[in-house]
Amino acid sequence: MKKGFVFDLDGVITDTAKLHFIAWKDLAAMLDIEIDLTFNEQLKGVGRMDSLERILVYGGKEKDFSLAQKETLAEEKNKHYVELLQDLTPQDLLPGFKTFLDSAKKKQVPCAVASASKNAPFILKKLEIFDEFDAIVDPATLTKGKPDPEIFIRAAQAIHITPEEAVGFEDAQAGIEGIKACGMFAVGVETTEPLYQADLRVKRLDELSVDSLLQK
Ligand code: B16
Ligand code: MG
Repeated sequence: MKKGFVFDLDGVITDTAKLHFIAWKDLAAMLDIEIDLTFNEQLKGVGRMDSLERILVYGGKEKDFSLAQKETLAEEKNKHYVELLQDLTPQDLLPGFKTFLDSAKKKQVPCAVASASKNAPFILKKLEIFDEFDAIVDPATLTKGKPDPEIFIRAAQAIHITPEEAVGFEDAQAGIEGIKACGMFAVGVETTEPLYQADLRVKRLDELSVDSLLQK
């Protein structure tokens, strides 16, 4: 029996990957690195500094900057990204998510957010669903990023259940691996790439019934 739900944000609740892409593409261009949407897939679920590192490695420039310079670059990207987030509205919720969340809330299932994004609270407020969650893990307090299970373990703790009692929802392979590594049931929200190891795969969350997931 499952008792609670743990949601990733980007790719599960809303599609911010396209906004991350605009901001990273502009920053990369400034450094004479060209990234495309295929490369962007590798940044899904990956934290801000690690994303920058991957871009620099891709462009063969990882040795060209000090840590302080990399932090400035990441801050610059984030400033642009946050500007792009200003236009988010509840219309930007992914199809089927709100129907599923409403059904979970009606049944009083505790819900947590396990996102690598430090902007998650702001995004959830723009989407007008911030108050629907019982907990949002602060990624700044984590020692490791996905695929480490730390964020999912912390999310389960925050809603007072064990990882084995939780269902985790993810769109990124690294996230599915983190969910499975702590014994959670994994729902993969698939777009283009197949998600390996997921216990269930869906295109949108309203394909699922809350009751049948709680029986898993
Ligand atoms: P920020 P998720 C992740 O969100 C994004 O998929 C990833 O592209 C981004 O770099 C990361 O958040 C950090 O975001 O720069 O806003 O702190 O999929 O874990 O919800
Ligand atoms: Mg994601």
